[in-house]
Amino acid sequence: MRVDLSVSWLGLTMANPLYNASGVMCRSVTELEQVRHSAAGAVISKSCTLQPRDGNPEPRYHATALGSINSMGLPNAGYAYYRDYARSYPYAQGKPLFLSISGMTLEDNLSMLADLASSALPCIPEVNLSCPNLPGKPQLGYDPDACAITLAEISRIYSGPFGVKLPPYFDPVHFSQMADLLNEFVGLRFVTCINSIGNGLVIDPDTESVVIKPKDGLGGLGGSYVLPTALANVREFARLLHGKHVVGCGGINSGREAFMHILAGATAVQIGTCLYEEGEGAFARILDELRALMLQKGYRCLDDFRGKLKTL
Ligand code: RRO
Repeated sequence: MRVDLSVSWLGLTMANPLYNASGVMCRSVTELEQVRHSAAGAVISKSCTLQPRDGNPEPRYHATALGSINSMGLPNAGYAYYRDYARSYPYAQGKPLFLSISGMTLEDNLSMLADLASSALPCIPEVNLSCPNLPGKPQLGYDPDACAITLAEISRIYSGPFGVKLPPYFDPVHFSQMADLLNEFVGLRFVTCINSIGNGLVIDPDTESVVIKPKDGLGGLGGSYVLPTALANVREFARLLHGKHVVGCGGINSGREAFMHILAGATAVQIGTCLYEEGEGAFARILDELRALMLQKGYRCLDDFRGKLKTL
């Protein structure tokens, strides 16, 4: 039996549902090209600001047996760098390109999106509403009124399909409130769930110290720590959003977790901590594992099980 891993969405076709989580292996053209030449089905760039940023002081990323903590602070080469990459990108080779946008202000987001709209490139923006690591700046995704204003303004100036990267939510009332709000915007075609769980604290008992420097050790959690929270967010938004896609992100280390995300309703899935730790070979390995699991279960394509999670 042949297993078909392809995904058709947003008018695009991906050979398979895996790509990098924004922030991992996508800050420089060299890294972006590593993902493009890997087995990944798409490429997304590091969240960018209008001007380049160095980010927070190091150490700002640390991995443990269960995942990672980071407080990178939005280091990026600036919007123009990623737009230029998008201009030279070989779209005809069939691997979609997503551009992550994370302006320091609404005006910055609008000016990047207006420029993108005028350049008419086929890359698709994922607007990051959930960076947890800017000292003194709360995440937009936890302020529904600010999200509503942001999405209304974006929809006014950007007519193409776009998505948003959401923080994790932890309460059914918040899932409904956000879904109602997101459902109002027709141009919003997908949500990516989840960004890292913000402001965790990893402690090394040997050194009796925090493990990253910014914010006295507070940072966003990724990897296995966040899998159940990611799955809950994917499942809830897949149920509550009408005619929109959910991209799953959080805790995918193998084909099994990729399968879980798709079973919960994800159209495609992103790999963060695992990609950071293992390198781009992770894509081929996870795809092999997903294919083997589907074969074992008798599934021929992702639609055979997508969103079909059973409840008891
Ligand atoms: O750069 C970061 O510190 C960062 C960002 Br913008 C984000 O969206 N999520 C994250 O875990 N780190």
